[in-house]
Amino acid sequence: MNRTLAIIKPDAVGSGKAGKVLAHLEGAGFTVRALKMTYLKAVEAGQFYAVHRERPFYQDLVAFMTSGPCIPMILEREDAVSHLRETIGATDPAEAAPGTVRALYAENKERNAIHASDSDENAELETGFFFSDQEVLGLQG
Ligand code: 3AN
Repeated sequence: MNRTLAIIKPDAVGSGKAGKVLAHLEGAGFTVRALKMTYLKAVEAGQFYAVHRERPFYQDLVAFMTSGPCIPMILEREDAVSHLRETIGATDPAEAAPGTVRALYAENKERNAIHASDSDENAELETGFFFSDQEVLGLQG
């Protein structure tokens, strides 16, 4: 068993699809180990997506991620990072495999319903971005 970090993004929260996305993730075998609703400030969203700082969509992405609340969560299952990437589908919902979260619930390449860490290393970093030591303490051991 290992863990990854997912975020239900402001588009899915705002359109009332958060419950459906969560049910989809649980149906795919993930256990929710920590979860909160939060509202990113521009500086935080900018930091979270710093890797895309030079990309033309960066400012829009930060504006979108701060446009409403989002729901970060720690998910657990065997091979969590790769299974979650498979479960959510491609970045662009038009290219996402049928039945994936993005094929079902995303609007477009930017407003794409969900984020998932792309490596174990980033899962750890991104978990620390949203959850305090105290909130993950119960998950150790
Ligand atoms: P993923 O979320 O599938 O790992 P990344 O890491 O390439 O995709 O992109 C991070 C986020 O940036 C995406 N979830 C999406 O919201 C946004 N994004 C990526 N590419 C584009 C694009 N060409 N136009 C607009 N937004 C984009």
